[in-house]
Amino acid sequence: MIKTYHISINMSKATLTTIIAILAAALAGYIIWAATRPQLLPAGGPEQPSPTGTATAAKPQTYGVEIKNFTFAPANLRIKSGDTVKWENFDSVRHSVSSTFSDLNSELLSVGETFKYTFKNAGAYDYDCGPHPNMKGKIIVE
Ligand SMILES: [Cu+2]
Repeated sequence: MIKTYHISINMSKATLTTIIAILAAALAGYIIWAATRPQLLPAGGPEQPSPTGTATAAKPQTYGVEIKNFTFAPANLRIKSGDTVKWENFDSVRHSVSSTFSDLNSELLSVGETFKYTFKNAGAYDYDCGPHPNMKGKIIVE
């Protein structure tokens, strides 16, 4: 035997109209919020302003840093944004380039192995060697 349940909704027309009005207002509010909320900044932060004036931008350079006798040589290097630094290990001991900057980190480099990094943004980049934190270096990017 099949029983039929009747659910009766006793709602006046006025109550129904009020509920519809509230839902419409909430939807409109959401649409306005979605359209006007601040956009997320692109990753990597704002671009550096391009230099003004008549001088043409220097061609990107590649600089070498030798890892030798448990030191980075030169330990301090001043470059321009867009330049690349290439580290090469001359020691029989394995060294690395290690920093708090996400991709300025190399694998352990055996003798003769190199690591390259292109510095896109100006700043001071301190780094050291993973296994030998007393080995320190700095790249200053203008
Ligand atoms: Cu080392």
